[in-house]
Amino acid sequence: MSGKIQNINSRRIWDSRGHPTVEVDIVTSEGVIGRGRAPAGTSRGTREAIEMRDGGKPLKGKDVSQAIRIIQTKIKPRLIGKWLDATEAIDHFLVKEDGTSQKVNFGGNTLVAVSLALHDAKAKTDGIPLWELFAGITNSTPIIPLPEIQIFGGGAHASNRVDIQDFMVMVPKATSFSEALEVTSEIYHSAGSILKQRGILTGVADEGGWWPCFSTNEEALETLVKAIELTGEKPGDRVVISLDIAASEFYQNNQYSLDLEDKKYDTEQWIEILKRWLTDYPIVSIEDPLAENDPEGMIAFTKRYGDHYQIVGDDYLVSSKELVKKSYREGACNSLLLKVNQIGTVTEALASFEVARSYGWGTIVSARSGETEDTAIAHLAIGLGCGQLKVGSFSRSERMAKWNECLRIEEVFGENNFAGSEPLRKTWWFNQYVGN
Ligand code: 2PG
Ligand code: MG
Repeated sequence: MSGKIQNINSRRIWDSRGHPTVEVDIVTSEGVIGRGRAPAGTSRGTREAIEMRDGGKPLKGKDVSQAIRIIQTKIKPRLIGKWLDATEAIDHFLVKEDGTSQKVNFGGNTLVAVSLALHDAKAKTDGIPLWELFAGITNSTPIIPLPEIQIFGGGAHASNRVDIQDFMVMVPKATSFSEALEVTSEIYHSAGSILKQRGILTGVADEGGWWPCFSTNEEALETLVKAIELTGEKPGDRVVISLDIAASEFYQNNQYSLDLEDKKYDTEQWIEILKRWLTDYPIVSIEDPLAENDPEGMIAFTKRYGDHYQIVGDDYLVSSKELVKKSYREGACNSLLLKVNQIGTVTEALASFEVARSYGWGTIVSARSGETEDTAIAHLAIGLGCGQLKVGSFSRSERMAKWNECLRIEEVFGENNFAGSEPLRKTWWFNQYVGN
């Protein structure tokens, strides 16, 4: 069954930080409505697709009336009457019409909302869940992903109170997604009680993790280990740690500047600090350990630690197929953080995933720090079978909506299709990064 695009409606809605964002409805000839929404990042890579925002004083320059005008006057007339079967061709067409790699003319926020709406309409028209559509397009075996959940939020998501951005846990040896969430919930709340006891509990950061008031960055790691122990788990056994360093945020003049500790390091010294953390704490995955403008550093780091750790490129790769290829050639990173709005359209994001997969790289589907109630990325992670999903912490409904959507889908799949479950422990990515 197929259908034609009959109408496109777009509107301003509000994201999890109370900023405007774009929502798009694609109405088909069969009366189906597909919906897409744009998330928004704060710690953004400089090579990402740009966001079309109004600028000026009102709403801190973040209004999206220009983006909505572009949808109504430039995109809608070009798409009306097109067959939904051609989602890939439509995305390519939009990218071509925009004509720039960073989507300067249409805006990445505009394109991502349209592209997600398009795929949603297609799945609904075909009468299948979104995850099934993504699995079909990429010829993937769907898997319920391992959640990567933030416990402390720092960096740009917490007014740089600590320099490192995400202190997260994963429970790869849980037997189900539901069990992984249960374990994480205990850790999240035990971390909160520790902060409360020490009198440093000040609320939650942008992605729902505890807002850290530590005196050093390492204190966050020590506290995380304590929080895990407090739940009766042995750190490094069932529960492991994952970090998003977001190093581009504090790399200036060829130095890594940790403001909290008032220290500056050159690349080699910074790698030594990271090496000590990797040795002293049960860390299995590290994202953007070096800055996007420090390729020599990222290559050196990957060369030394890439065989034993998941080294994830976020700002470093900006979900770009070309940058994944370049980094693979140069030996930088061994995993891709996949954010559709970083590149613009679903089709481009899928292409980056397929390139990463062809190299044997891991992929983590990721949310942005500014989110909506949209659950499309939960479907994306499941459909691609990439095994990992990162959507922030374990509070705030824009985060929980995505975890809860995975729970519903797990009910349909059964527990044997969880990324950490016994049969899947034999998969390449689990063995490579976690072991047995
Ligand atoms: C990241 C994301 C999500 P942002 O760096 O991985 O944590 O942050 O959306 O602000 O880029
Ligand atoms: Mg990141």
